[in-house]
Amino acid sequence: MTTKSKSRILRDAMADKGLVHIMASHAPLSARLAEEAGFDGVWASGFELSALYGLPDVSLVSMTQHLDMMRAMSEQMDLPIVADIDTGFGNAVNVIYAVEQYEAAGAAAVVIEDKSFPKVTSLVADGRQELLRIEEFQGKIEAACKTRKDPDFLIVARDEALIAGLGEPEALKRAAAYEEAGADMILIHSKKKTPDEVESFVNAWHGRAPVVIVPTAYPEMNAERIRALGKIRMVIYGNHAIRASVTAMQKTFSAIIRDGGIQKVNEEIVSVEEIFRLQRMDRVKAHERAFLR
Ligand code: SPV
Ligand code: MG
Repeated sequence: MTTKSKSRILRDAMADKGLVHIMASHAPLSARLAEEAGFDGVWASGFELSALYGLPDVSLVSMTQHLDMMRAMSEQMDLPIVADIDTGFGNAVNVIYAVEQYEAAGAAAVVIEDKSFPKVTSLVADGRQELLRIEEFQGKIEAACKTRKDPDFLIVARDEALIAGLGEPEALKRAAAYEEAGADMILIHSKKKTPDEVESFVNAWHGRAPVVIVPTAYPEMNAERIRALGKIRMVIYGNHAIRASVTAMQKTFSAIIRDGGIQKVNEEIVSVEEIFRLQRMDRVKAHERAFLR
């Protein structure tokens, strides 16, 4: 019996369920929590990892740092990983190396965006959003498709035309060109506060490639509304692990200062035993029993 690749598992989940829910993560621990919560996959987020280092998401974190995080995640949980490889870390030559590395490290999919390197994070107000020429980005997508070993490994082209303020006709033109270059899916990103811009794009999109969205800016776009559009097969919750962590740490840290100790927060945060469970301390105990003589 041959085992299914993670890419195949992700493709099958999209076919069976119609829509998969992918949670952002910046570490093996948050990836494991996403798995326990019931997500279909994990988004190895460049934004989250940058934030973890206290850095803005502007191509400062290296491919090696991101790849190390991704590899560590894939060692610690079983969900398919959708790897955010930003611009592919350079031109088509860099993309080839990145795809080789990410596929070997256990990613099920890579998302490559059509910005120039170094990129600027998409959701920031008045960000410098420079896009590549369409032909140049097509070359990067073609290079990615040609490089993958597993034909199921997903190459997702991220179309940033709406983020760059270039309008729907340009976004549709780019999506069609990226599909022609071989992209399996089109990620359309928007920072409008309402879903209209994305809904309009999706209704106007008549390509074969299914759509991926990241509804951070327009949170009322829930699963029911996404499904109603019919063409979206993947939703990525782009930064909810790091934002939830920051909320929890800010609340706990300020309470300790306010209370003059840990006596009150102790009841509000998970126990040390819960961390032991997540660390799989039970395996250490079992190994001690079996092998320490
Ligand atoms: C990320 O999580 O790194 C993303 C999504 O690329 S966003 O920050 O919305 O661009
Ligand atoms: Mg990113």
